[in-house]
Amino acid sequence: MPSFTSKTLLTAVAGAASVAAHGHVNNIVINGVSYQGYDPTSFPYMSNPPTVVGWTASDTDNGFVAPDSFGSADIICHKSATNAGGHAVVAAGDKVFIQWNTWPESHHGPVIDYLANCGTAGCESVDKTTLEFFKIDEVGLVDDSVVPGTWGSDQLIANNNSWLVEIPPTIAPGFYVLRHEIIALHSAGSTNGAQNYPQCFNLQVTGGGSDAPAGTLGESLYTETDAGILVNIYQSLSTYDIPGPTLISGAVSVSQTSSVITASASAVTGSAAAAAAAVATSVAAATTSAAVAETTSAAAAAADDAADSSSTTTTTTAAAAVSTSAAAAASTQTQTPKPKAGGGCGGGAAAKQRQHPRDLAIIN
Ligand SMILES: [Cu+2]
Repeated sequence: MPSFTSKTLLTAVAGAASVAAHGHVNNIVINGVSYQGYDPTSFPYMSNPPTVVGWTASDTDNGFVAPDSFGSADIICHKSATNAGGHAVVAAGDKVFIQWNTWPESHHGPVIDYLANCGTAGCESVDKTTLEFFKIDEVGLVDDSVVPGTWGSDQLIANNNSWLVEIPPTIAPGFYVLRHEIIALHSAGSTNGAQNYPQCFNLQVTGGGSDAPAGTLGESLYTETDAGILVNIYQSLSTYDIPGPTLISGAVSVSQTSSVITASASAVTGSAAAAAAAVATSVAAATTSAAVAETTSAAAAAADDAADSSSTTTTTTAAAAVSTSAAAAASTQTQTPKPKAGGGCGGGAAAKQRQHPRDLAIIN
């Protein structure tokens, strides 16, 4: 049992620990084209933040949504989230590469992806409390031979802190919110100990089929006592119940690999017709994405080529402009992660001292 002194210490560090960064999605990549996400640690302090495909949220500490908020709108797209100002275009059957800035090793848990149809008005104005999410991807406990096991989050870390998800090929075309989520379970053995890190992005899905799966309102996705929410991962688990509704029948499981970035694009705004020109003219704006700095000069040249060819085809659809860049994305390679200074509560002994009081309580 912890002594009175250590309890006092845990209480004392609680405020500071909550400031320690965990992570957020820096950008998403579709067929080699990178779209900037919402950075909750810098955008709130900008007088004129860029319009991006990621939803705005108030988690300036890169923090989480706790189970006692599962019934509140914060669980939908993170704290006080508001609609992203633009979207990315993706064809059904294509993959979306979701790049986190960092993820702490200690924060084991499932990685889950949902879509929700926004209707004809699009996702930039939809009421988030009406969105009905259906699950297109989930990875929970992969291997439990060594407690606390290997989880989806560990695969994410091994994949350069990123996740690849396929848009179901049979899904009906339209506007969708992609809700990507890591649930950290390192403290989930206690009530209200799990930590949900939802991240939302606006997509326009082209092509596809006619599937329109039934979904679940965000505020009804989970309960505090779900088997996959209130669970002690520091004991051997024979099975792990990934929380939330079951996968849709059209879901496609993909192995985790990185996507090389060959170009970047601004979020598409306005109608689908306007989308084509917006993508075509912005595809060479490489400086808007930090990750593009990682690409080789050859890749940069390819991006220029892609931009050149795109600019001559502004009458084509946005999807076509994106696939032009896709051709340049011939290989896959791992990007060099660039964790922000002072970010994260994992990765090394020193960092471990900055974990949540809950983490410390477990260790102690
Ligand atoms: Cu933490």
